[in-house]
Amino acid sequence: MRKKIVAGNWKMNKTYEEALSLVSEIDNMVKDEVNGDVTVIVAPPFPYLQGVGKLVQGNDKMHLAAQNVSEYESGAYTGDVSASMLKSVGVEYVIIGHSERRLYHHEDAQTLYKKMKLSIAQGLKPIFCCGEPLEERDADRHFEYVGQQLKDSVSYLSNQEFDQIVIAYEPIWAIGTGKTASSQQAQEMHAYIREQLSRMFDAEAAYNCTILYGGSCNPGNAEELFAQEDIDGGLIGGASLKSRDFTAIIKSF
Ligand code: 3PY
Repeated sequence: MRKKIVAGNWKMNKTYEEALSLVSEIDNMVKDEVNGDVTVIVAPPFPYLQGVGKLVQGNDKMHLAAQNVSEYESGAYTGDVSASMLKSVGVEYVIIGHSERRLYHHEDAQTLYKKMKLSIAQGLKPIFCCGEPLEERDADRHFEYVGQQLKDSVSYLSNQEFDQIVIAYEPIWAIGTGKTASSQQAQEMHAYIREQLSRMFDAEAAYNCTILYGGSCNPGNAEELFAQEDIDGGLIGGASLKSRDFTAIIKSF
């Protein structure tokens, strides 16, 4: 059975106090209003992970993610945070390959592969992001572009490693722009991703892989997006910073 997931990517937002009050509100709403078959994930900034994690500890519907991880295991890498460190403070998922990290931190495909491999070895579940820029979509090369991203990073995983990952399709032109892919555009790409995965791994594993949609997903469009056959939830940016909006998205299933 494919897991349904709604994950909030808080990016570099909120003070510590604001983060704690946001997660308390989400935690209460999820406890009271959300049925048990949706996995809810919050991805706060690094310094807030432990505090936020403590607050959601008693709620088995809520899980903790980091927004990034080092490609190195340990040692002299000033400023880096390793997969084992994340694991030791209760993190379960880690976002890898978000377009903002690819763009501003020049993370390449091999780096992303290393991050996934190390994370899985530590028992973390990577949420691997892919998605095309506007010029690729306009030139009708979006399938090819996303297929190549999967080939360059995901295809190197073993079958057992692949079982641990979640994919998030986030068209770059829809991130932080208020533009969303139509449910048909998103479904087409999700089906394509699943088909590519079934060529790299086995068909059943590809069928069971959770593929999230990200990119200006909000309470107004989540229901239609989540109703699509190959869309198993969302990776939510701006709307995850407001407890009501985030909870409304979770309830859109
Ligand atoms: C967005 O929806 O803005 C995101 O980038 C989610 O990761």
